[in-house]
Amino acid sequence: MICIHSPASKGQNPQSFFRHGNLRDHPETSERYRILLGAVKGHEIVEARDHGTDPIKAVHSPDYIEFLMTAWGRRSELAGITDQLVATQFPRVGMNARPTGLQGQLGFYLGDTSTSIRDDTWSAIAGSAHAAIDAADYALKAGKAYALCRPPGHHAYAGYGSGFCYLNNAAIAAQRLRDAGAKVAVLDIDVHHGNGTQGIFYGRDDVLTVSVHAETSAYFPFYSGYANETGAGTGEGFNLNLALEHGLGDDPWLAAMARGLDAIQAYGATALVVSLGLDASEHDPIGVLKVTTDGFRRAGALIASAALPMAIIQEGGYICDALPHNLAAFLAGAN
Ligand code: Q9C
Ligand code: ZN
Repeated sequence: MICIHSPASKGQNPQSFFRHGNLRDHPETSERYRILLGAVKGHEIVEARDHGTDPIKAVHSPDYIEFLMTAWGRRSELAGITDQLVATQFPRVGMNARPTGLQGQLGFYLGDTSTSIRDDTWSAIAGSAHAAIDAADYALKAGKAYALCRPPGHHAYAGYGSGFCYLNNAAIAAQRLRDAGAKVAVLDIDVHHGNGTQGIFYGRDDVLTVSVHAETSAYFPFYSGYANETGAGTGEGFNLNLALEHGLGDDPWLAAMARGLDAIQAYGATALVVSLGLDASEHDPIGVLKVTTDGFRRAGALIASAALPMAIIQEGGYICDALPHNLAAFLAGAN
């Protein structure tokens, strides 16, 4: 399998985040890049090409992209910031203002305190998006490809980021496949609901979005991920959420995925984007499901049995001994 990565991923190394109100080491570190890259050894490994900002603008709003590109350079607006920009105030639904200052914009464009901006953040998130674009292009040429995207993307909406995600790499890949004429489905198997991807395509019938995730009534991202979110307007009927009770393992997880794949076949998709989170693992430090390494191999094989051109996009999945084995197992199953 062709595996695409960007060395700029190394520059994105957030330090800390609030977990249940306590400041903890951030799980989405640059060490993940080293571990995931090690796990694809033996595959064909290539560096992402620079595709410029047009394919990013096809998904994200121009003001949000501008904010991401320029925020760090504006840090002197906030006295004493030398390390990381973190949002601490957030607008509520119904509020109307668009602040011009950095503090207000941080909360406008970043949905939580775990999604921070440092010196090398923009180059890493752009490199991550470019890897996803390459994966879409290779999927059409070679059948399948894996993009080692760091930072991840599926919690990023068109106009704001959250949950360690800035640009929605999977949505950018899906739009790339659309622009090449494919009928596209996104299957998201990260343990967290793919809320950003859902949001981006919610009003559209030309991209089917399916997310298999841990039930969100007491788990991130809390405010979405429910079965009654089925799409809006022309997008009605083109979003499917399959939520699992916490603690479940391989068989129910794979059964939900099979249901998702049935919907994808019924839709008539001609290309597939897989949002591959590895945080459904039984060993993941922030996950709540119990998927084994063999479960990831079976997931790869099940998804590949759909026989569609497929761009596999790395999402979450955090450092534990099983992490590289789970990636290798999924790719082996999918090959
Ligand atoms: N108190 C991905 O797996 N937890 N993102 C934030 C804030 C966020 C995970 C906790 C978990 C996001 C791509
Ligand atoms: Zn996740």
